[in-house]
Amino acid sequence: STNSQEYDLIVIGGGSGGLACSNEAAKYGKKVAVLDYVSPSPQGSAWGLGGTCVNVGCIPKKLMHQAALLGESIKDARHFGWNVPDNISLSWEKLVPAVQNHIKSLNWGHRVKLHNNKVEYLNAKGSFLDPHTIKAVLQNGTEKTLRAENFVIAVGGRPRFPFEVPGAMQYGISSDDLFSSEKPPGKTLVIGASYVALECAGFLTGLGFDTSLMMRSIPLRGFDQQMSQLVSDYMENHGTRFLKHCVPVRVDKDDRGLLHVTWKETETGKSHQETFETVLFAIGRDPETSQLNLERAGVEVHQQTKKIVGNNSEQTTVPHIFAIGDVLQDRPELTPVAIRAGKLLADRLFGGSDILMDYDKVPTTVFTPLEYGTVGLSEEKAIDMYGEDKIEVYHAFYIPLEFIVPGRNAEQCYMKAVCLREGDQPVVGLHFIGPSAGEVIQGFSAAMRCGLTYESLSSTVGIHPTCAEVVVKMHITKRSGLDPTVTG
Ligand code: FAD
Ligand code: NA7
Repeated sequence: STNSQEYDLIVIGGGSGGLACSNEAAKYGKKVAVLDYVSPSPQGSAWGLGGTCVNVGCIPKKLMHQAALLGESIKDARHFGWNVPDNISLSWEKLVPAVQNHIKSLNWGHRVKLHNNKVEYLNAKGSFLDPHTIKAVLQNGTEKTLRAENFVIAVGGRPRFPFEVPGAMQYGISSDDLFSSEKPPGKTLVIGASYVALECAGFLTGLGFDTSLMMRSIPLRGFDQQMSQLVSDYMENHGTRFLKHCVPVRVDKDDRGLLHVTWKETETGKSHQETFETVLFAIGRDPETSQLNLERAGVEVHQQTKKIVGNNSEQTTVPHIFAIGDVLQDRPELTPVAIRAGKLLADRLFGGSDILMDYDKVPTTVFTPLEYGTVGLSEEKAIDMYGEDKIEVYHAFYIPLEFIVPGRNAEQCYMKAVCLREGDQPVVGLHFIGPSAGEVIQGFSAAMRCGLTYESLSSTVGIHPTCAEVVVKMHITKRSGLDPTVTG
């Protein structure tokens, strides 16, 4: 049409990946527009620019985790001589605005950055009209038609609700609602065993709410199962109630606003009912591809997941349309992954680069009450790939020094290095459960990219007294059957 505008690049989705990509592209002097629009959650929550991580993901999650850890520290402090009053309690009404204020400053920061980089920002929902044209529906309902040489789809995903469970979507909430909820959650049921479920149940417990977690099978599918078990065991010992092998059947709301949840045990079929103030679903996320009119552009999605299928340069089935971040099939759903992929893509499109995103050895941390940091392969996966007789696992149970004086339970403080048995024993997977797991694993992940071997790991001098030093001192193999408990 005659009033349509032309761009070098249009990015749909202003989250971690989309913002990184549009800012980088604009640095090459390209004409770039980024569209970001937040569809309100079923409960009506919506937010500003920056996507999941900033508004309803990593940032508020980590802050609430920190609030929970502080509660623990206050209790520990008594053992270190601090005179702490007996009746300490959390004010949710103070926590939420503190978290939301930081988010608003990040929303603003992203707007300013786009402006400074001369990226055009439209608070608009995008969908394809044809392979080179999109329709942008602005907040006030006005429509615009925009054309571009290249497109990047970075629309991320949203929490899933179980449609087969009556009342779930109507009365339940998700992580999209929790961090901005004005009302304290009170007695809460978390449903699911994804990292989001465990993290939320963990900090809610730590903040002093009566919290139950319902899981139908295993905790943290996709992660190393020995580590996942330890992480959930710690939570169970730490006040989170686990309803194992159970699935929700229905959620009803009474006239006082309380939620009556009916669930059943999967093995016996036995039915249960109990009342909660909040029911939080964290049973996985669906990509936001259904509203994009991808058929009109010819972009293919994965049959089951509806995520976008991309090649190793994030190119979709249409050569000038790319996809990055959570919306991309078979890639880790993590903010730094989306950011890196977006930046490298812009460098290839406009900066003559040929550097591809490397999705291998991406480190991550689960911020449960006892944190779990990991990089590389799980033990199961390593055995799968190489065979049990080709793998050596070094491991250790240890007690963090900071746990000793307050007499904290350290039963689940554990780590292991999954190595190949050949030569210098390359480390293919590193797993750490303990305080500041993310801080510990970040450095070792750099070492792994440099080809870390068991030999170089164990010839590294430790930093005393730390938990991370145990990583370089591991010497007991699983195969030996010897006790891996670190003493003294
Ligand atoms: P998003 O950040 O989701 O951004 C997509 C944007 O596109 C959104 O703003 C969306 O509203 C918008 N959009 C969708 N459709 C359209 C459309 N048609 N038109 C215009 N705009 C549209 N990752 C970590 O690395 N560390 C963590 O600790 C961590 N914690 C998490 C905790 C929680 C509770 C959750 C839910 C996620 C967490 N993640 C974490 C994952 C991380 O948030 C995501 O991997 C990351 O945000 C993905 O970035 P993205 O750019 O792909 O999509
Ligand atoms: P995942 O990893 O897809 O996990 C979803 C979780 O929710 C998992 O524990 C599922 O149990 C559980 N689930 C799924 N459907 C249901 C229903 N209907 N009822 C009860 N429980 C259910 O979640 P995310 O999307 O949060 O994680 C995405 C990625 O991040 C993932 O690839 C990780 O590597 C990191 P199940 O195990 O299927 O029995």
